[in-house]
Amino acid sequence: MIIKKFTGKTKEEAVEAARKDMGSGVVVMNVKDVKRKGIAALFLPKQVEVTAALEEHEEPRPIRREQTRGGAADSGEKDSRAGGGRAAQGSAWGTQQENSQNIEKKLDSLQTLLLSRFQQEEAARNTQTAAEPQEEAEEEKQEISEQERFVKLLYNTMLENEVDEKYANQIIDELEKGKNGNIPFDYILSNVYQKLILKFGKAEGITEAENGPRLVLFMGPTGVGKTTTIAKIASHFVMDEKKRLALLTADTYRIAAAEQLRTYANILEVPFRVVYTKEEAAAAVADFNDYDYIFVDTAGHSHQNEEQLNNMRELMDILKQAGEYQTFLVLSATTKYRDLLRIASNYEEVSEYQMIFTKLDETSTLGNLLNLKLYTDAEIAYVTCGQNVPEDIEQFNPQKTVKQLLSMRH
Ligand SMILES: Nc1nc2c(ncn2[C@@H]2O[C@H](COP(=O)(O)OP(=O)(O)O)[C@@H](O)[C@H]2O)c(=O)[nH]1
Ligand SMILES: [Mg+2]
Repeated sequence: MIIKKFTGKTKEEAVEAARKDMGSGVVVMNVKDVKRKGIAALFLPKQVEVTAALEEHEEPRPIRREQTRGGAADSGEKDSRAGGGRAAQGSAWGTQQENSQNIEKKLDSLQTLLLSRFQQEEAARNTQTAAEPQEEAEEEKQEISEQERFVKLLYNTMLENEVDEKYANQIIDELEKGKNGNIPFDYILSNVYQKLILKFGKAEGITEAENGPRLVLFMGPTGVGKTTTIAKIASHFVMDEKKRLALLTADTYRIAAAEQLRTYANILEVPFRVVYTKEEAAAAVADFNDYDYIFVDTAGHSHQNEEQLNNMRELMDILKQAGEYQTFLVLSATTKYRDLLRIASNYEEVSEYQMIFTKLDETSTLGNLLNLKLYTDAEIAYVTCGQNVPEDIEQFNPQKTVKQLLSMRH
């Protein structure tokens, strides 16, 4: 992908400059006003900066969004995707289903890391016992096998990553059951690794509807990154997958919230609507009936606020009646565990959901991802790791997360 910046007096002028330079296939990624400093701000005309991108294809792909609707090329694309599952997968996602070789490599490096830590602890332990000689009988009683100490190391690592003690115990207990004799460390490690991956499960993610548009509702507390995440995902579907997508917002509590999504809709050149009532929501869904996706942004609500909760339920009812829907609960990885539990339970009243975790870049411990998965039994579909739209998002990759849960960060 080639990315360049262009400036002009207006957005149109800057986009025109981009088209001239890079060709008509150029996609506008971002538009911002250029801020001039000091005196210049008063005298110089306003300037707009557009970031434009052009995908480099080995074969030219002339099919634009408008032309893919119902054309022969469209069905061809759909057929070729059918084998690969219906979940969205594209270059911009950085998800890359890992092949087993890759996983083995990761496991190898994880093992090296853990073993070196284990050896350090063993060395420290030996010097300690040498320094404080104990009664021989007592020492024998306290002696636990190397295997047990290695399991303990894994357990402590999980706790350091803020995996709830209850779940860490559960994982170790399951391990102990199958244990007999001298099990090699790599066997113990790959066993825990696999258990954790299985516990995370595999999310469906946003899928195409069988009939009509896929309605996708995003809910979650204020400030977790719902609107930003919607923009990232929408950008993927519009730019990479060339889908028709409409954005709605039911976040009518703050004007700025609606404007934020409108800006992204403008950048992506997709329709946008603010829906104030359930009737308006129903009408908007009907109007975009021939679209591939309709994403609905919502306001965060506190659980004490019955009115907000009712609005959310009503909106959900509209979507349920209108067609094939999916619901995502957006949570921040930086929120305290106790609060996450409360939020997750509150939203259960509204609908079943898959989860999206945001702000992974702002925390070094990912235990809450596992805790919430085990608490809610809802799968994690996406994670975001920065403020940049559209790139700072990935489909959730359990292997990567589990590796982190079993590693030390310091
Ligand atoms: N560091 C970081 N900030 C994020 C991420 N996602 C969103 N944000 C920021 O969080 C703030 C709130 O985001 P917004 O989308 O308005 O949240 P909403 O109230 O849930 O819609 C904004 O400043 C975003 O840039 C993320 O993955 N990492
Ligand atoms: Mg918002």
